[in-house]
Amino acid sequence: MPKTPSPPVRPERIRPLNGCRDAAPGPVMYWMSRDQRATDNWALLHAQGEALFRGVPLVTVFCLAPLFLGATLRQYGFMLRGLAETEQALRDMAISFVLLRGDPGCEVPAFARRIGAGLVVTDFDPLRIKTGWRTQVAAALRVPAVEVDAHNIVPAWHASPKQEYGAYTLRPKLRKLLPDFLTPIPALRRHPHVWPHDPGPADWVTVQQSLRVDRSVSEAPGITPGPTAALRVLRHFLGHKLGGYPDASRNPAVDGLSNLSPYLHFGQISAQRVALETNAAAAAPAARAAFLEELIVRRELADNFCLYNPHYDTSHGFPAWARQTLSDHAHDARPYTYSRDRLEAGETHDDLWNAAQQEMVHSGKMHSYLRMYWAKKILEWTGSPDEALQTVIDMNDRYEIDGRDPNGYAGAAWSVGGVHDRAWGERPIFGKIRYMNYNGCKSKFDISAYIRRVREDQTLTPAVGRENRKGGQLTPTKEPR
Ligand code: FAD
Ligand code: FO1
Repeated sequence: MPKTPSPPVRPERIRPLNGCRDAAPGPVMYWMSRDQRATDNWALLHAQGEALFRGVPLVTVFCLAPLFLGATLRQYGFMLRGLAETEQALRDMAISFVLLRGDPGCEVPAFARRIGAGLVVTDFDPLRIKTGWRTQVAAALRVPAVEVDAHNIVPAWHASPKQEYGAYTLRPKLRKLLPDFLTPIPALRRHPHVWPHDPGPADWVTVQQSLRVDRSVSEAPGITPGPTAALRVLRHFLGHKLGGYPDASRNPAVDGLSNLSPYLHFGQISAQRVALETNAAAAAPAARAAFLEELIVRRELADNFCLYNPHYDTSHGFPAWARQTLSDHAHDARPYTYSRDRLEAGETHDDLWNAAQQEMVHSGKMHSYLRMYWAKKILEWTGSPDEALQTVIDMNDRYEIDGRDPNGYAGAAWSVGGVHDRAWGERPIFGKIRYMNYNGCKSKFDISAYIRRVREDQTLTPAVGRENRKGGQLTPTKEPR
């Protein structure tokens, strides 16, 4: 039996969650939450290293929380299908998996006590709700509890001790640290100590059927959930699309994106794995650098924003210059204003915006370029920046599979409130917030080709479940929310 922990997880990746330091007997428990995968998972690798060192079983738990930030069947369905695959992958390595249900702040410590866990490991997530869960769990435990950043290549708290102004200030810090952290990831080992109380596999069909969830947004067609599909999507991107980056990725009329965000959001694939395989892929250096800029700098900048700015989802989180300029223009005339219902139904005067809305409602993933345009138009067409921000976040999190993510809160704050951006030439309503308009899009890509693509996609991949169609216009089913 190894006398030292197995492949060490760098200490910078681990943070204590409570003051308990004495090693206690009993199994090691990994409370999986953000990083829902068996491979390339630093939190799981740390938990296994500790369990091997102690000569005890390793038990993974996932606590299924109801109504997570307004998530609908679209997101829970994607997540549960991925979790079922991950459970099997863990069982194949003689690692137990237990599905808990309810409020993690209560259920997780109760379960840890019930099994006499000697150590609790969990993964890192900067969202307020998750920090609340971890604080509650750690306070209720009488054994050591730690969090491991298994999501970022450079642990968020190690990359920077404060909120960064933008990509330009975080990038050099990441560049300096990447050689230490963008390293090969050890494989999970078959665990030699079996937990004798394993309850057996979860009944995922019953779990999904009995889930108390908003079922008015159907599961997204055309995307297969789970770690196996995630790797397939990655390798297809690297083999067929990376070369076209970034030009093709900025053209919504073509399929030029990696389409990895739903998998990254649910932790069904590791960003570090994506970066390692991108570095090994044959592609022009400029294409590779452009993709890694998004995958590493932009994504880890979003975690930095949510980690250090407690107001990441309100206008209080905007920089002072942005709050000032938006307030100076708060009473500007709004030539167009639309209610939430009209926006949600994609019924505005702007056919490009309507198509982007329909793409999101139908497919669960709006093209990156249009997410910026889409959000900025909502700033232009609603009564105030606060209403705009709330509308962007609500619709983004209701329909995007990758919603409820630091990337989304940072993306919304960038579009509406100039976070991670600079001041631009002053204009009505926007003030000095960066402006985007229809003609700007027209000069960058073929709008009618994009609109056609969205329409074709809707016929090619009929939505799963209920959606009303009105003369080719997709309107989300209206059910009590
Ligand atoms: P690719 O271009 O292939 O990028 C690969 C990965 O790089 C992405 O999966 C993502 O992890 C990262 N990335 C790319 N662009 C960004 C960015 N601008 N900011 C942070 N990371 C980025 N992303 C989400 O994951 N969830 C959201 O809810 C979300 N909402 C957004 C809302 C608005 C208003 C805006 C402007 C952006 C939002 N984004 C969100 C960021 C970005 O649009 C998506 O990450 C991207 O469209 C995902 O598609 P992809 O993986 O095919 O992109
Ligand atoms: N994390 C959990 O630990 N338990 C859940 O039940 C859960 C549900 C959920 C639903 C939709 C969604 O988008 C995310 C969800 N998450 C859940 C969190 C997710 O794993 C990510 O940690 C964060 O959303 C991203 O930071």
